[in-house]
Amino acid sequence: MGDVVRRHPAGEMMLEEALDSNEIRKLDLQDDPLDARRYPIDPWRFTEYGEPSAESATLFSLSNGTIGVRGEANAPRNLGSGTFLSGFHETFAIRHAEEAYGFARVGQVVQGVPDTVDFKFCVDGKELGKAQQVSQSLDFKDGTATRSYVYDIDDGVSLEVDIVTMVCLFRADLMATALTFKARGRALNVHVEGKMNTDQPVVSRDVDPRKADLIADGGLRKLEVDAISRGVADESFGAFHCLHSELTMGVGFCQQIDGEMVPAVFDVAVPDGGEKRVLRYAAYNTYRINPIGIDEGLQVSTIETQNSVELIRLCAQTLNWAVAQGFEALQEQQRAWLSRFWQESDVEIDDGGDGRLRQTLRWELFELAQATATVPNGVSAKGLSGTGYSGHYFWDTETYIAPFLIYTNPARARDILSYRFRMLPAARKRARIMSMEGGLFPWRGINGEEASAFFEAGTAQYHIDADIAYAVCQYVAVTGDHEFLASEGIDILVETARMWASLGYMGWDGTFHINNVTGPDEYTALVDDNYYTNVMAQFNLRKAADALESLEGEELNAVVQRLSIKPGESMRWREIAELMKLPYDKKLGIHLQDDDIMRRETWDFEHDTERPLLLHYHPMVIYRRRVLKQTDTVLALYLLSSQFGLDVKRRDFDFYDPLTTGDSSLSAASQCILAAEVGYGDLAMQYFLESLYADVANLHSNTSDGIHLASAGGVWMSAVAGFGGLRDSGGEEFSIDPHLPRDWGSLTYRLTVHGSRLVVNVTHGEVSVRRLSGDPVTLKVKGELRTV
Ligand code: IFM
Repeated sequence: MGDVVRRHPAGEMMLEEALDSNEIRKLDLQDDPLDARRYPIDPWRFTEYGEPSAESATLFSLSNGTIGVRGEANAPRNLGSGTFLSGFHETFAIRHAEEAYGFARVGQVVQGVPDTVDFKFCVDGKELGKAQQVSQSLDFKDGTATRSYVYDIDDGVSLEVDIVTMVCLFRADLMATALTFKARGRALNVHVEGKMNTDQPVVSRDVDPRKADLIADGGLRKLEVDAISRGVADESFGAFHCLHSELTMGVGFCQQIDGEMVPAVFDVAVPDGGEKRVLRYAAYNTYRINPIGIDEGLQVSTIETQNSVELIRLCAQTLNWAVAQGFEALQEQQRAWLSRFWQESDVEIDDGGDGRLRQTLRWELFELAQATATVPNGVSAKGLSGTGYSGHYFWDTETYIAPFLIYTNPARARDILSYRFRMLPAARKRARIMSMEGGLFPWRGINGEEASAFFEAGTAQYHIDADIAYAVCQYVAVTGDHEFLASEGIDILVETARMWASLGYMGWDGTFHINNVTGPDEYTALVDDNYYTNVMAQFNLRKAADALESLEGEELNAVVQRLSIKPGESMRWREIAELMKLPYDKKLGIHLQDDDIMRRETWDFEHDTERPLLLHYHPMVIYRRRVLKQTDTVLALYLLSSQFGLDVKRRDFDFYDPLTTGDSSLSAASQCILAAEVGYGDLAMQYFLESLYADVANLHSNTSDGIHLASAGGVWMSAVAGFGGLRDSGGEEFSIDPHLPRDWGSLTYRLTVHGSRLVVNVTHGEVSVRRLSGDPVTLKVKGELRTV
């Protein structure tokens, strides 16, 4: 871990040192950042040999977006194993030391639920202690995690235990585990204790705001349910509810040896030199009344025994189905799901390297698949792989994860956007509290209510409305799904446009201003006319008007009634968009991040080198300086690419990039994309590797809290948009203009556009686009229109 000097093409130089825990780690990413003996290179598998850590529990977690199970960790429960369910959270009253009207009131924290993959083994009446050999791995084609242990029993006698777990990508409520015991030296009788583990991951609060909030008096309570009366053993089934949020969940499992059902505590006779297999199936369900709910869009639940009985009955039903299928058949379905996933989503790189880059890229794509396969709600910043950011959903979903889904699995993208549609009643309510019209989506949270207690870098990030609207437009343009636009998308576009129209005002200078907001860069807060916010709001307003004006007849009538559209409303949005203030410095020829950026003192990059700044400096110290946590204007240059010429993109990038610390893992992707576009190939590669290795090399020192999922989406964006050159400007114009890294031989990626499946292959001499299925598609390739 030596010092790394990053030379910026614009002439700036930054010295970044390798730092201690909780700090940003700067490694020389051109070399393999992992120890290849501990983490061998394999294109379709990620394996770790040796004692696992809190980071391993994240890296080897399994999920389908509904259930998430952390991998093995030799760490306390708060950093170690744990199981989570989408949307399942506990709440608490936020107590502000100094109150004010409209502050967020309800804190929300992802709640761990009982584990069904914790086992204890005894041989000859003694509990097995530490295994002599340990490994765990994730298989990207099988969709399984395998944990292997070898225990020395006595001289020449050993027991090997392999635990293969699959969280079903093809069915939301099910996971399955196969335990294989192998005895060497003599026959062994293994006593297995496999009760559900109801110790919940205890989340710890410290000064790091990226961790979860601690709820002292909340958490799961077991409900009394008469399970035996329905013929199931009590210890294998349970219903629990959260004390404050009142959400209820049910869990059930069963296991078989040689086709016979056995209880949760059982004995296995393993012959010498032979093996014995135990199969376990586990089902999870949560209970919710009407997701858009009686309480204005909040997910709510009641704790009637009725519901817990129903939950357990549903779990039992799923288990019956799973047992009838059998483990092999479930494995087949898992493989089939992933085979389709890789056909539609794989990105292949010929980088001439040892394969680490390709392996890690697949790991990132696999994480995206796991986090979204069946997700019924929003996608949280960590997926279901840990408690970081309290399990909250942010703009990460729409800006960093949705593009991947829109181009590879449009049906899933639609489901995720539908979740925002279902949250509109809560967004409307929040807008009223904030004295605005339309709808204001929460900056962060789980149940649709604003959960950010630090409004300066929370609620003030109004740009979330435009980010969601952008994803709606991108989805509709890439898929041609007019039905979604007319039934749900239009509601999002209209309510967000109304929010912008009421948030800003027409100034004496004849331009429309939006004051006192925070853009994506969280090291600059509460500014006037943030460029990103204004230009994205402008896009939002225009697109809402376009969408409304594109509707006709019955569809239009329905929307006018449903949303009480006023005469001339869309004209007003167009007028505001036209007059939107977009700060620009004529002398420097650059867009200004906000009205005041030039008045702020520059950060002393030479002396104040501790990173991330948020752990070392009071927010006020940071806010008054010219320093960026993550891309802001530069992100707009990518999202709305067709609005900007190459020269201004380069000038903006040269100005902002040296000021950007990259303390947020969301930053590197857009830095990569813009660097590649403006011709800084080596720098683009550095940013690509920073995104790629963010988790596996623990670059932000908090992988233990969960995967940086937006960064995983950013890896896909960097490959496909950065080096692969794909742009759509939110659906304005489709083009491919690649910037293949000097050392790479080729890059191949897959896209689904208007239902047609395409494969794009880029080499230094050529860009080929092949159509695998569907109707012809017209795209601009290297500036020329091509019909594929
Ligand atoms: O949404 C992001 C934000 O942009 C930077 N801080 C972390 C959040 C969650 O990933």
